[in-house]
Amino acid sequence: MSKEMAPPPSSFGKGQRGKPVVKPKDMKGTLRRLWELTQGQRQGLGWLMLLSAVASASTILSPLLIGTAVTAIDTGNPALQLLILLAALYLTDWLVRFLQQFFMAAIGQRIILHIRSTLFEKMKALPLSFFDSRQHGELMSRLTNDVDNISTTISDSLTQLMTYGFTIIGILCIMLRLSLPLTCIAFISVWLIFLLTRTITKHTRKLFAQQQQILGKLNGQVEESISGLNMVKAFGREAEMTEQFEESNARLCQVATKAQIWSGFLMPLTNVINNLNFVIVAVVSGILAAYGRISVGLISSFLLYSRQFSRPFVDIANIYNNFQTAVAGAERIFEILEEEPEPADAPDALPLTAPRGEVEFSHVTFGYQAQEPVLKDVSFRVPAGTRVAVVGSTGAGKTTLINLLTRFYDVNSGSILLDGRDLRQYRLQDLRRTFGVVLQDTALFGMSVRDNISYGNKDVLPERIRAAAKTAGADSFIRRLPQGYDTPIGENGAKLSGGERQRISIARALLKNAPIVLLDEATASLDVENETKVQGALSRLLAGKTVLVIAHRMRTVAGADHIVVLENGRVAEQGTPAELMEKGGLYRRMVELQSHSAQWQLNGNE
Ligand code: M5T
Ligand code: MG
Repeated sequence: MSKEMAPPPSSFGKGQRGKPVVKPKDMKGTLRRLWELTQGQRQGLGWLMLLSAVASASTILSPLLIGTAVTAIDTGNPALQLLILLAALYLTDWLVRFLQQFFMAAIGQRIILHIRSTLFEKMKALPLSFFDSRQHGELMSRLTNDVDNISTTISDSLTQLMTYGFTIIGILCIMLRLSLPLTCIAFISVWLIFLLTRTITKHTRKLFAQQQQILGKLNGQVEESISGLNMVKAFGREAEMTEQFEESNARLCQVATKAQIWSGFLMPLTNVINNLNFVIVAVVSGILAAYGRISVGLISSFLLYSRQFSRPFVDIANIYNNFQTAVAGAERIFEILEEEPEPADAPDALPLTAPRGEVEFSHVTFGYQAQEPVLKDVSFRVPAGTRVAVVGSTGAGKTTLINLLTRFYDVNSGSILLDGRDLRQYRLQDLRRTFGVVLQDTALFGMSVRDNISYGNKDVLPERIRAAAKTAGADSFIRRLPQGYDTPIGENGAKLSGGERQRISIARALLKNAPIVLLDEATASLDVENETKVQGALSRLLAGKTVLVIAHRMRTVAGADHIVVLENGRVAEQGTPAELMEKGGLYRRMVELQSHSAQWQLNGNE
């Protein structure tokens, strides 16, 4: 995005004039933290500093040498030595600038490498609740755009700032030595240029900020139109879509034009001031020379210096803007780094090698937002090796039970016990290894079928993958795919049907061969015939394991040892299927309702 944002190249160094400036909240603190990140690169930075000093020295010395040479020639002395020295100086200048670039690229990229990996590590360690409340696109932009911004801006600006710092001080000293009155004149024009630059960039900054905002909106529209294109077409909204796009597009054109015109003003104006300065200095020094106060050589040196003196000021005003934007980006990155990670295991956390698989929810209360409980005082027990089904209307909190068991979230009060101990006492990694999970929203990866089932585990034998796929009822359709088990399935399995995706994720869970299996609507996308087959195979294979099944279809839960009926986050009733049928409560009503509607559908089809 930053690339599209760059206004046309100006002749003032590499700065991007008028780029929207987002003011950092705590400039000092952020700079300190950025400085901490340069640890390990300090030696390189030292070299860079040295190189900058040499580069500015050569910039500063050359006009002085030229002046001396001019004076020498003016007074009839040969100046060959001086000219050779000058050539050597230019050569050094070139070499030093090359080395500067080399060091800065190496240092800058290494720092960025470090920031990017730290950020990625952090994202992995953050609890799921962190991602619930944030836009994923925005987080991704921090990982890429903000980091990019820091890299380009700081690496560009840092060398420039170092060099300019030395240059300004050096030139000022020399100019003062050469002539105080001329320095005063030069200073006035520099001051004018600085003021002008500041005023104009303030204005263009706003315009470019506006431009970026519109561009963001435009990007969003394009993204939405592409991802939702089937819906756009299905609802016949193409005309509206185009209209919205055209509107933003036209506004972008308008604002971008304005911004560029304004930023284009600056260069000619500073040139005029610079030239005026040149004329005034030339006239005044001419008069001074006529009175014999200064030499001709001094005039030529001074004129060159006064030109060199004004350049850094224009650039610095510009660099400072970019710098602010980069620091603001760094702040957004540090914000993520400061987030609380998933709580680490207690030092005395227990290993979990061969669990029996007894699960108990004991007075569990939990809400994704603490003030809005989703589960309220939920208690039930799943004896080791049994099959428990959880049923209940949509939104009752069934999936939430799984989120708590796998410790994606932790309970607010009460506790969940595994083999009689609170989940939080076990090592998190061991705990998660205990569960084979099929989630309600199947999550697959853009790899081959084989890699999805083995989930990237290269050691798994092909026969075991086949066997798992067979049990999940997936083998036959997989073999019909163009490359069989090696067919890539597209992002999140986009090339498969819903039921095919589900069967692959069941195979994946089976292959894990975990002692406890959690199935959340695992066969909900299958037709009744296939579902019955897969469920039959599953119950044979999972015999002896602890299984928690969540299902809407009553026939899938009828074979369970124990049924828990959830209603609005509370356990409404529980017991064996027979007990609940006899009781004539919610469960019985659900069973009857479904067999009724099944009957009704059958009749309707006849
Ligand atoms: C129960 C809310 C959801 C609902 C309640 C997963 C999730 C759920 N909720 C959140 O606020 N954040 C979340 O990340 O919790 O949701 P559930 O447990 O997913 O319900 P379910 O599985 O019984 O429903 P369903 O439709 O899958 O049968 O109020 O808003
Ligand atoms: Mg659910």
